Amino acid sequence: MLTFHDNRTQNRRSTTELAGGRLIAPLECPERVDMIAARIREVGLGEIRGATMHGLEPIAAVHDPAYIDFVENAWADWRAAGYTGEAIATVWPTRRTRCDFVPRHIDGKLGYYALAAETAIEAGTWEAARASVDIALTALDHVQASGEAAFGLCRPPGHHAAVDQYGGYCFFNNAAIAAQAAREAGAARVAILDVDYHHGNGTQQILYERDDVLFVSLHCDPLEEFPHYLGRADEIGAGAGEGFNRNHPLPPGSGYAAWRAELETAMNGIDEYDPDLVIVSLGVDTFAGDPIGRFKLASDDFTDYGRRLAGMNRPTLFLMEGGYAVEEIGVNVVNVLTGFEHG
Ligand code: OKP
Ligand code: ZN
Repeated sequence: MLTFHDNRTQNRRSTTELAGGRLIAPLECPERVDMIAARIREVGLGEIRGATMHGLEPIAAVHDPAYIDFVENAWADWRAAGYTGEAIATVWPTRRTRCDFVPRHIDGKLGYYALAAETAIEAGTWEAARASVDIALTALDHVQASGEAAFGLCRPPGHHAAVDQYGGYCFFNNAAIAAQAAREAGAARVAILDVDYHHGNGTQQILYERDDVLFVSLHCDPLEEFPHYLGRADEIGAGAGEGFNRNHPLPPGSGYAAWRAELETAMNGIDEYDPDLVIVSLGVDTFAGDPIGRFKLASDDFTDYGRRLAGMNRPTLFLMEGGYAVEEIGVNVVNVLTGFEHG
């Protein structure tokens, strides 16, 4: 299987993440990509190719233009305000205030566009977030041209990014942007299967009223886990999209037997939908050794579910999302991809 990557993702080197009341070294770090690329070479999965620039248009087909401008200018605006640390939201529009206008000051803008406070914006954020989209779209180009599966080694991840919100380490929704691009290129139906430990709230929000892209997610119950305010089973889509959003929340501590049973249900739903393309939002923070995930998958389980995904027999685009056990991330990701190839 071919992998697509672009070294501009290395420009995102945030030094601060708000976690447990402290500023820690961000879990979503450039070394994640190094470990995955090293493992791809070690097992000879296939070539790692560069990304081609796809411009802003595919991003603007999914995200709010004012939000895109915000991501581009946030770091400069923050610096211009005289701040010396990284840009972190500290105040929000909430249930008891207004959210019908965008404040002028960067502090107000950050809260308006942030869905969470852990994710800091720094000098390389914009360029890396753009590169991540280019990686996804270049990998999609390959799937469409060859009919073969491909892996977009995206970073930063995308599934928490909503139409006009960033957070959970995500800025642009790579999977939703790729799904929209595939639709424009002629795919009648696209399914997104999100296997990251966290709910893909952004992908769900972007696609909630659509029936041309099915969103199916396996994740830890939001009553217990980030992003907390979306991802429950009764969220089934709205309007034309009713029935085309499927959440499979599992309790913290879930092991592979329970997870795999939900995967079977999820895959049956996808099969019935009969998509022309399946996009897998591939997060491996379901791993037992993940520092923030509380599922209990073993490295071999990733191989097993990769094999099962191949059983769907559909053109498949894998896009990297989360996974923070840096030492094991390469093995776990590549296990999914080799399992798929041998499936
Ligand atoms: C991004 B992706 C846990 C705090 C969670 C944010 C997690 C973002 C995950 N106490 N912090 O879905 O892997
Ligand atoms: Zn995650």
